[in-house]
Amino acid sequence: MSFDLTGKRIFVAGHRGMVGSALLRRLEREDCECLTAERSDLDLRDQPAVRAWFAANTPDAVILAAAKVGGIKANDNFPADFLQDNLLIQSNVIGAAHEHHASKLLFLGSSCIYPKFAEQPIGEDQLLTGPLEPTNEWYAIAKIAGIKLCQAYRKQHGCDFISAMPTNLYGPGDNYDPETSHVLPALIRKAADAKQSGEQNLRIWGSGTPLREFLHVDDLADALVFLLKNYSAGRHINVGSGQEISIADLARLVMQVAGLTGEVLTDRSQPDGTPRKLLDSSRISAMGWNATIPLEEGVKTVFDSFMKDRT
Ligand code: GFB
Repeated sequence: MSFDLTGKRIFVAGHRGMVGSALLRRLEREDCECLTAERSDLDLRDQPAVRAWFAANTPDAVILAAAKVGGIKANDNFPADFLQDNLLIQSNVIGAAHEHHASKLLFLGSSCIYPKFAEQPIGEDQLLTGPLEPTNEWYAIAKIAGIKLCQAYRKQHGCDFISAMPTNLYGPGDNYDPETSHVLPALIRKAADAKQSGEQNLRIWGSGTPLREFLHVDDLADALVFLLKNYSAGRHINVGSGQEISIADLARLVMQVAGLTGEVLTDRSQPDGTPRKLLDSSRISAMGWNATIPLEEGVKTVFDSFMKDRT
């Protein structure tokens, strides 16, 4: 059942993003060739262009890491973009992969596909068992459609298309824009700004009580290569670290790493989102893959490199 990467030409869609660039780093250790396309040369929302690219390049396998992504506020503020761009990108790439006979495709989703009040830890079978979190239902609906499209191509055409659902990610190449980023890069940037201005407190959005699980993107890239080689089934598979923390404690960790001695202040005018989102990753763990980068270590590395890039 294993998919041998030796000599394979693998299209990493979204190679400039945090996940795509981590995949390129990880795939350097495999005996395969990575194909990439710059956004200026190929708009993945453009179906004829995507078809033409696949006809010219005929990849053996595809990892679909390209997506319109963002934090809680970006999702809430740009629902049409999050729904439409993601539907177009995934439908074009998955369709063209079938049309041009890619032997394998790995689609990437997100833990926000699960219901807002899903049972914890969240097993794969919790999908479509309840209402979604309103701030990110648009993105979630697109990602659910992506899982279903892979399953549909598997059922109708026998394609070996699989889907992985990662938990909240962080790492090198993240988006640090204060309005559109996810929480960890936002806190790193706020802490770096505070350090420079002499401020000792850190202000977070919401109440600080939501719980999140964080996975370093290098761990995710390793899991994706593992799944590409070893997983072949219609059912999507969770990829988490098992390391859960409240947003207030995460802020304290970032403050500690940054050397800030003040307090965590809250801004309750901002949304909390889902109260808890801990994935049950027992299926991938039973296959032999586990995350290796502890949150404390990952946050320190990312903070140090953010500070270095700033100077
Ligand atoms: O990472 P985040 O934006 O996304 O926010 P979600 C996580 C939690 O951190 C929320 C709080 O409770 C935020 O209110 N938070 C505190 C902050 N301070 C900040 C801050 O300065 N910036 C941000 N961004 N958050 C996203 C989904 O949900 O998770 C996406 O919207 C996707 O669709 C992604 O699934 C993985 O975890 O709430």
